[in-house]
This record gives sequence, structure tokens and C-alpha cells, in this order.
Amino acid sequence: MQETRRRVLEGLADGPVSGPDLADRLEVSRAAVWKHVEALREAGFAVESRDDGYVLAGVPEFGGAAVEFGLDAPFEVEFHDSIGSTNDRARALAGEGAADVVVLADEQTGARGRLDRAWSSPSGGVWLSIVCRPDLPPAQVPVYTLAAAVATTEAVREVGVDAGIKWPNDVLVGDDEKKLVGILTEMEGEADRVSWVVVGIGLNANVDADEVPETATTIGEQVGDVDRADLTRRILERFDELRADPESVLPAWRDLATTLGRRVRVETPGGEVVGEAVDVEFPGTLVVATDDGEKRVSAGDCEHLRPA
Ligand code: BT5
Repeated sequence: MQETRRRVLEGLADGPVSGPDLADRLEVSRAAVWKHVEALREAGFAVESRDDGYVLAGVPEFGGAAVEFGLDAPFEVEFHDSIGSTNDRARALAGEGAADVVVLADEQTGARGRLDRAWSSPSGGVWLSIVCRPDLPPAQVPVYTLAAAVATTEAVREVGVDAGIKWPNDVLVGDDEKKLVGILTEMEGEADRVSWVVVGIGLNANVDADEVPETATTIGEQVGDVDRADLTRRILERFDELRADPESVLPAWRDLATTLGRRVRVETPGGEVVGEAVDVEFPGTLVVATDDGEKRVSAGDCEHLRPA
């Protein structure tokens, strides 16, 4: 949100405040205040004009302005009611030089998982992609994916969903391990430095369970519908904290992981690795104790197995 508009909104939230008072306080013209109030109304904020001034009587349920209002992280949010894929849009913005922009949608019509798998994204979800320009070598980018999994898992736990992380970044719920969140990280860069990273998070929020695959669950199914703007803010704020302190990501990830201590089978580009998952190392490497000794896996599809 544009800076003056954000300050007008903050002024209204502390209201009632008259137009002239607000104009004086923000050192802008009365016409400018009026223009911002109209724009906020258009974005879904209920701004009432009373005898004692403007009052903020309601905030929009979901959308860019709804998320940015009260957001304690430096992201600008671009909202779409419906879009093909937020990752595709974020990649295009990244190519144009954008940084710290979040593309958010209520519905996606062509969303992607890893390896170009399809990702169902009906209306009611939290489908978002964060454009970052970190000062990182490409090899360390997996820590961003882990950070997104941590931020999202903590946020859904706060609303009462007992979720855990399966390496590297699936957020699952319950004994039958139904998938609540998927994460798709994409990047471009040189050998030693990343140019941009797009972290895509797909969270089945206020979605009916019959609108997602059999293997999936939704927040609606688990605990009922939630305030998506609030949930999105929590995810973005925590992600921002974690990316600023990459060393803090792994300990937080280990606390939320369900993979450690489990027997796993990991399909890697170099073949299958089976054994007990014993640790995760920076920037996200899984350590598996196999019959042939410890193996380190940096990417692949992981399956939790029954104990041998
Ligand atoms: C993922 O892939 O888990 C990454 C998904 C990332 C989606 C986000 S949404 C915002 C952003 N924009 C995009 O276009 N993408 C990102 P993967 O591990 O490959 O899992 C894909 C598999 O999950 C599919 O083959 C289905 O079996 C299953 N699946 C599809 N839709 C699902 C859903 N809504 N919930 C749970 N599982 C789903």
C-alpha cells in the first residue's frame, strides 16, 4: 500500500478524525485525504463519515489491502480474485526487478506443484508467491523453502490445526498424513549469487475437502473457516523473521518435523535412498542412516514408511 494511504488508514483506525485534522497531521491536502478515503472504500474498508469525523467501521475480509493493513513485514501485496498461477506472475515481476512483493490469489486456474504436477486451487485458499532478492549463493536457497514451511506450520498451529512438516516442505495433518500445504520454490541466478527467489505457498484454507484431492485436507475440514487475512499476515511476518536469520530456520524446522526418527524412502535424481531419517543439516539436507551408512539427500520426494 502506498505510504500516505497507509498513514491515512492508520489515522482512521485511531478515529474519529476529521478530514482537515488528518490532512494537517499528514501534511497533505484535504483533497488528497478525500482521494485516499475513496480508494480505501473501494478496496473494501468501511469508512463512515460522521459528525465528529471519519471512522473506520470495518475492514475487508481478504485481499491485498486487507493483508497489508497491520502487516509487520516489508511486503507489498498484489491481489487477484483469480489468476493462472501466482508463481508465474511472481516470476514475471521478479524478471522486471521486483523485490518483496507478494502475489496473492483467492483462486488459481493453472497452479503448479513440483515437477509440473497440477495443484488444485479453488476459491477460499491462501495461494501466494513471495518475490525475494536475497544475497545468497543458489546452493543455500533450500533454507528459504524450509523457512516457508516453518512459517506456515506455525501459523496453522495457531488456529488449532495439528500440522507437522514432512521433509522437505510438505505440511501434513493427522495419522493418515493428509496434505494441507505445498511449497514450490523457484529461482534464477549466477553460479555464486541468486538473482531472485520466488517462494510459492499453497494453503488449503477455507476450502471444502471435496474440492481438493483425496490425499489432501483443508483448514475448513480440520477446524472450520478462519480469517485468511490474519493467517496470511502471520505467515509473511514469520517468514520475514526467518529469512533475516537463516541460522534460526533449522532448529525451528526440527521442532515441527515429523520426518526425523522415521523410516523413509526418498526418490532422488540419483536413485532411491531407504533408511532412518536422523537429521537435517543446513541448508536443508536430509541425513538418512541406511544399511550402507549415512547418506545425505538434498532433493527428492520423501515417503514415510512403517517401522521395519
Ligand atoms: C507441491 O508440489 O506441493 C507444491 C505446491 C505449490 C503450490 C503453490 S500455490 C501458490 C504457488 N503458485 C503455484 O502455481 N504453485 C504454488 P508437489 O510436492 O509436487 O505436490 C503436488 C501433488 O499434491 C499433486 O500431484 C497432488 O497429488 C497433490 N495436490 C494437488 N493439489 C493439492 C492441494 N490443493 N492440496 C493438497 N495436495 C494437492
